[in-house]
Amino acid sequence: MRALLRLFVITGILGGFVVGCSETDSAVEPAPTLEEAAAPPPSVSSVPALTEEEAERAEFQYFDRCSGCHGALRKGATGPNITDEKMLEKTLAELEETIFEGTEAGMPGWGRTGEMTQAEAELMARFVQNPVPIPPEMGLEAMKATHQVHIPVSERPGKPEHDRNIDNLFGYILRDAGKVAIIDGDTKEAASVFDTGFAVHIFRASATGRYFYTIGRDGKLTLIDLFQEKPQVVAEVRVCLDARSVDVSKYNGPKGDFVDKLAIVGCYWPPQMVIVDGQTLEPIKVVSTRSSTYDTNEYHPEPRVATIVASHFDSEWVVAIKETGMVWLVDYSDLDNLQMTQIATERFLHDGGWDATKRYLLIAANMRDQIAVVDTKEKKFVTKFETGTKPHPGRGANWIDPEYGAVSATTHLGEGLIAVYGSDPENHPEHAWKVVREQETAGPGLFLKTHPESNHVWTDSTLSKDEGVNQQICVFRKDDFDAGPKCWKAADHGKVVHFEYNKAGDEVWASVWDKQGEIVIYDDKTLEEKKRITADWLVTPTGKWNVYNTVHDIY
Ligand code: DHE
Repeated sequence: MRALLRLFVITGILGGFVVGCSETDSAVEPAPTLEEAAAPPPSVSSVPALTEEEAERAEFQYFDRCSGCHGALRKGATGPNITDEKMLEKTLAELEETIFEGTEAGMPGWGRTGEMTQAEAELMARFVQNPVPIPPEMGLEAMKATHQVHIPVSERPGKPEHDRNIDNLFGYILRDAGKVAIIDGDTKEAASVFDTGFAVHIFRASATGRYFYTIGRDGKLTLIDLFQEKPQVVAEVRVCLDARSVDVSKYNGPKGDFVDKLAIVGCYWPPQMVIVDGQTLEPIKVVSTRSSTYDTNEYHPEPRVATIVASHFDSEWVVAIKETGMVWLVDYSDLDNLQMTQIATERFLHDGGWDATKRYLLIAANMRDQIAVVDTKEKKFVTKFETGTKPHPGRGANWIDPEYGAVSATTHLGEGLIAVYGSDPENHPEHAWKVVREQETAGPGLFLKTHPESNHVWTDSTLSKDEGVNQQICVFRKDDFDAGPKCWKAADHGKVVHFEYNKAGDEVWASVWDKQGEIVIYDDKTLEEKKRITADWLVTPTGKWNVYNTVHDIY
C-alpha cells in the first residue's frame, strides 16, 4: 500500500469526504470451502490493467473516501463487500456509474458531490476489480520513529499562561485543511489554529481538562496543551495508518491514580488498539483486535476499533470492536498482565456514549438498526433494541422526559428519525431500553445534542440528498417533544453538521461544512442566531468539543 505508506511522511494532504455508506448488510463472508479455495483465480485477462501511478492514486482515493465504510480489505462493514471476486461480477461501466452517481441505499455519488471526476470514477472502477492490496502492519518500533515531544513535560507551564476561561474553550476540526482551531467560547475568537493529522476525526479532553487529544484519519495522535499562551501541539505520534478514536485514563482509586497518565487510540488499520503515555504520547503497548465474530465465531481479519470511552467505575477503557460486535473492557492498571472482559453485543458497532448516570454505554450497531446497552459497573451486556434505519447517535443525548423519566436518543443515517428510549432501569424499569417516543426530522442526519440546562434537543439532517435539506437544523422541546420540531435553514451553502453547547448550556454551536465554512452560534433559549463566524482559516469545519462538556461527558 504505497499510498498509505506515503501518508507516513505527508501531512496536511487536502481531500474531501462525504460520510455515508451503502446499505447492503454485509456480514463477514464465511471462510471458503476447500473446493472454493482450490478454485482457480479469475483469469488475469479479465482484470483491467492499472499503471503503477494509477494504482497509487487509486489506493489513496480508496483510503480517503471508501475504506471507512468498506474496510481496508474491502470485505465490507457499513458498506458491502467489494473484493475483486465480487466486483468482477459487474461491468466496468456499472461500477463507474455507481461510484459517480451513488446508490439509493446510501452510498454518496462521488461525482455528483464534485469529489471525483468522471476519469477518477473510471479509475476506481478498475481499481476495485483488481486484487486487494494488503496494507502494511505497524508495530511499536515504527510508531516510535514518528514520536516527537515538542515541549517536554518539565518545560510546560504549571498554570495557564493566558487569562482565557479554559473550561469554555472549544476544539474545532478543520477537516480538509489538516488543521484544528482552539476557539475561545467567551470571546468567540480563535486562540490558535495549527496543523494536526490528516482529516482529524475527534477531540477528547484529558480528565483534568488541561489537554486536548486529537486523532487523525492517518492515525496521527496529537496532544494539545491548553495552558500554553497559544494552545499548541506539545507531543505527537503516529500509531496506525487509519484511525477514528482516542480516549484517556480517568480512574483514581484503590488500583492507583491514573488521571491523565495513559491514552488509548483505536485503529481501523492495522486492526489494533495502542496504549500510549498520556503526557508524552510515547507508545507503550499494542493489542491486536483480530479475533472472531460474537455470533458465528468466524475469524475476522479486520475488526476495527469504533467508539472508546473511559469507565467511571474502574480502571478500564470501554472499546467497541466494530466487525466482531464485541465490547472489550480493557483494564489499564497493569499493562504487563493486561486483563480484558469481552462482552458480546451486536455487529458493526459504530458510535455511542453514556446514559446520564455514566454507567451504561449505549452504542449503535448501525447495520443491525440497533442500540446495544453495556453495563460498565456490572461489566456485562444488558440488552439491545431496534430504533430505526441505521442509528447514529454521535455520543447521544440524555434528558428527563416529563412522562418517561430519564431518556436517551439517537438520530439515524437511513431516515429522518429521532428515536427516544428510556434509560433509567432503576426508577423507570418499565420504560428502560424501549423506544418511548419517535419524531421525524428534516432528513437523515448524523448528530443530536442537548445539555442539562437546556429544554432543547438539536438535530441535523446532513445526509439528506434533497436540495437545501442538508442545510437545515431541527430543534425539539423536551417538555413537549411530540409537538414536533421547529426547523430552519441555517446556511445557503455547504452542509450543516454537529452541535456542541458552551459550558453554561445556553449557547449552541453548529458547523457549515464547506470549503469556506462558517460557525453559527445560537441562543439556546430563543433559538435566535447570536453570531456567525467566517474567516480564511475556517476550511471545512465539522466536529467541535467544549472542554468542560467533554471532560464531564455532558450531552
Ligand atoms: Fe465519524 C465519531 C467513524 C465519517 C464526524 N466516527 C465517530 C466514531 C467513529 C466514527 C468510530 C466514534 C468515535 C468515538 O466516540 O470514540 N466516521 C467514522 C467512519 O468510519 C466514517 C463513517 C467514514 C470515514 O471514513 O471516516 C465517519 N465522521 C465522518 C464524517 O464524514 C464526519 C461527519 C465529518 C468529519 O469531520 O470526518 C464525521 N464522527 C464525526 C464526529 C464524531 C464522530 C464529529 C464525534 C461525535 C461527538 O460528538 O463526539
